[in-house]
Amino acid sequence: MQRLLVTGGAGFIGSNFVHYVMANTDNYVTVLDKLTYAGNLESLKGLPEDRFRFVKGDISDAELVDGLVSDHDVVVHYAAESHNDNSLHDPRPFLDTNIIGTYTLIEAARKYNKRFHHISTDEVYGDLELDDPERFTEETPYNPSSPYSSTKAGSDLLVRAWVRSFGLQATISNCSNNYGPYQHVEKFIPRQITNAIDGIRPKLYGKGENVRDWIHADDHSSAVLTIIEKGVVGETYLIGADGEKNNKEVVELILRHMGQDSGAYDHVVDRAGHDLRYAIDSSKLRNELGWTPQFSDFDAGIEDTIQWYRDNESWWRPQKSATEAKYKEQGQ
Ligand code: NAD
Ligand code: TDX
Repeated sequence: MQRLLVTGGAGFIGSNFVHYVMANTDNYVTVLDKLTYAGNLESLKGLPEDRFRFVKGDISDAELVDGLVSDHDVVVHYAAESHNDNSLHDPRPFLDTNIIGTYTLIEAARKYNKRFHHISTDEVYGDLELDDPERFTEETPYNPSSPYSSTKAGSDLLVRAWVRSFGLQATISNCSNNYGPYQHVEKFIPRQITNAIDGIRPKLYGKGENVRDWIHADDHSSAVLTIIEKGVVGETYLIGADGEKNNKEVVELILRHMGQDSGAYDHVVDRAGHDLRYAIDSSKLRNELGWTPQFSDFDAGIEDTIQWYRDNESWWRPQKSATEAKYKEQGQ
């Protein structure tokens, strides 16, 4: 049994991780989350009370973080400002949380010599051409494009420097695009599913040729647990499940599964600096730590995700109109 401190556990991937840990281990979890617009306590309902605790707070609050880190065995750091579009319109919270927040956590982990796992993204590597035969590996140079991805890259580099200079007991993982339940309606897949439910035509940025490498959130969670259990301190592991799809294909698939005309979507203003393609080579994680993804059928995964949004309207409805109003202002 380990005591895990999970930052950002009320967000999309963090909450999926907490449910996964509860179902698959006997670990104890404390979630530290600020409950920004992206955090939702409803995502953590029904967890066993004797193994779970929630603390509302900011990862940049050094005193709070110090006390919590000292009380746990492992810090699993998901908390972040996570949406690229928001980072283009108001970058400051990205610097505060992704850079200063991470700094605050690693200072505490260093002080108490605690195991630290840093959750990051494939976006730190920039993007690939559509026909590039190469995929991202742990050796790919950093080349982030957006305020979001540059602050994530900055946070990764802080963790690496703390490992080298101070002996921080840390690992890092960089994962591709996640899908599944509890994802905020500002993000691509939930936005289009809930648009289709509401009779709004899905919105595709630009031509819709951009490629993302989709992975189910549960596969991300199993990979993170594998790294915590078997990963080598100081190492970075890329997480991906060979799920490359362009955005147009994804929208058409959603519309088909929802019984609507697969061409009934709009092209809207493109994202500034929009990364063209991400693709992950996760051989290191598979070969060295023996991890394999369980969700290979994207079609079935999308069907389940659509059903989840149909069944959980009370979870997403309160966010929907404000999110769409914001996009409308941006011409998206
Ligand atoms: P999310 O926006 O859904 O959740 C972020 C959570 O962090 C929210 O609960 C929010 O309240 C909390 N938070 C934000 N600022 C905080 C602060 N200062 N103090 C404490 N809590 C704070 O994000 P997500 O999509 O679940 O992403 C989680 C992590 O995974 C991020 O680090 C992100 O970079 C990384 N990641 C995401 C994806 C993806 O596809 N979504 C892919 C790879 C990596
Ligand atoms: O309405 C939309 N229409 C559209 O075409 C939205 C919201 C997005 N898109 C496009 C932009 C991207 O090419 O869909 C793709 C996916 O967009 P997002 O869901 O915003 O994800 P992305 O920008 O790829 O970043 C996500 O994956 C990596 C997460 O939000 C990040 O936190 C993670 O690091």
